[in-house]
Amino acid sequence: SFTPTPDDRFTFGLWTVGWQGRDPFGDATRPALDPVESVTKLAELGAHGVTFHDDDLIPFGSDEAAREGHIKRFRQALDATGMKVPMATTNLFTHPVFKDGAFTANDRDVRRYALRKTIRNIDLAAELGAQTYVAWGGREGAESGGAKDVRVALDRLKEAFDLLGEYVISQGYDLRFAVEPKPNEPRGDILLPTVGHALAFINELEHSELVGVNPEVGHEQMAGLNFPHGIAQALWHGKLFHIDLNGQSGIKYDQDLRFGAGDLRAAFWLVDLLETAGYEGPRHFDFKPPRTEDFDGVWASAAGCMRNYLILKEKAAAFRADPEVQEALKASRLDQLALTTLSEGESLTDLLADRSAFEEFDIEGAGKRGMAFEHLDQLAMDHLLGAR
Ligand code: GLT
Ligand code: MN
Ligand code: MN
Ligand code: MN
Repeated sequence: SFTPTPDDRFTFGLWTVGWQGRDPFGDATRPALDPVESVTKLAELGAHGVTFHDDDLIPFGSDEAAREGHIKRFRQALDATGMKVPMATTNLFTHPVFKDGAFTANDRDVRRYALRKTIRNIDLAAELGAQTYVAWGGREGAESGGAKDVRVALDRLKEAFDLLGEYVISQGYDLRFAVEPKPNEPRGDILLPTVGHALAFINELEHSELVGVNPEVGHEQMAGLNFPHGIAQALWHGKLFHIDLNGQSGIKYDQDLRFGAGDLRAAFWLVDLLETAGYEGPRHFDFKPPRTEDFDGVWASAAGCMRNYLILKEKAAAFRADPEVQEALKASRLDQLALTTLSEGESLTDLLADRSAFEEFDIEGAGKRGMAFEHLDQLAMDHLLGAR
């Protein structure tokens, strides 16, 4: 059935259902949502847990006593519902102090403050049992060429992740970092704009084993990229530590639609991949219920994210189990792709001596072979559309 349970490991950011609908052109259309109500309502809908930015839970500027109070109420809601907190993150983008970024702000005092703000919330994340700490560098970027020396900014970004890694190790926390790429918005251009940029950056870190990626569907699609391909590469590197599921219609502003809206075919291949590749992390929704909606619409939107995932999971499984699909995959030679290009024990010298590989290879014949991908794709389409 398409009714979610905690075993499905669906999680939601407090900032998603809690989004008040403020955009660059209009004011809030919904009142603030109490995190306790979000936890309770999402638990009723069948979610496994919630995630948060420090400031989603503890309003920016709260004193120590108020902070403790907010954390206590939140914990009580978690205990009462059985909801988990598998991930947390830092708000390093709302307050004007972060207008030029946080870990890569030109101002050194801002960078030091950003590290302290992050470390404070890492302590809370660890206390609440989170195993992933997301870092979205929304304002690590620039609008103009001279404003940021990108190579030096990357030095500062590496310095920040090296220090955060050192901190987590020194505290003995069971916590890994997940870098979230995004090409632009709110900055004109953001550092680490895609999954590929992030993976390359991670390789340069002191504690690179502690750092992976948190790709978001819409963010890669804003760059015109194939999201399932990016996820497949992140998995291939062993770096898919977390994922932000939502919907996006092409290259435009960050739409954060509910999962399944936007590019439905990409969503189908994504679920197929996650469910067959052994990804065990949470299925985390980072969406924004449109500002047209009242709270009934907010909960309908959240429920829709989970329902669409479960529908696609069933469709993808039926696609893989269909004997005609199995045949079509063979006809498209997916089984051949799985064979190593040299046989076991065969050397490069053997390849160079193999006349059938070059001198006697029937190039013309091979060039005439059809790949049969259209039939295979139509079978997927039939499954997706419910025609099979
Ligand atoms: C913000 C951003 C998201 C990130 C969040 C983590 S906050 O809403 O647009 O994509 O995942 O900081
Ligand atoms: Mn987004
Ligand atoms: Mn967002
Ligand atoms: Mn996100």
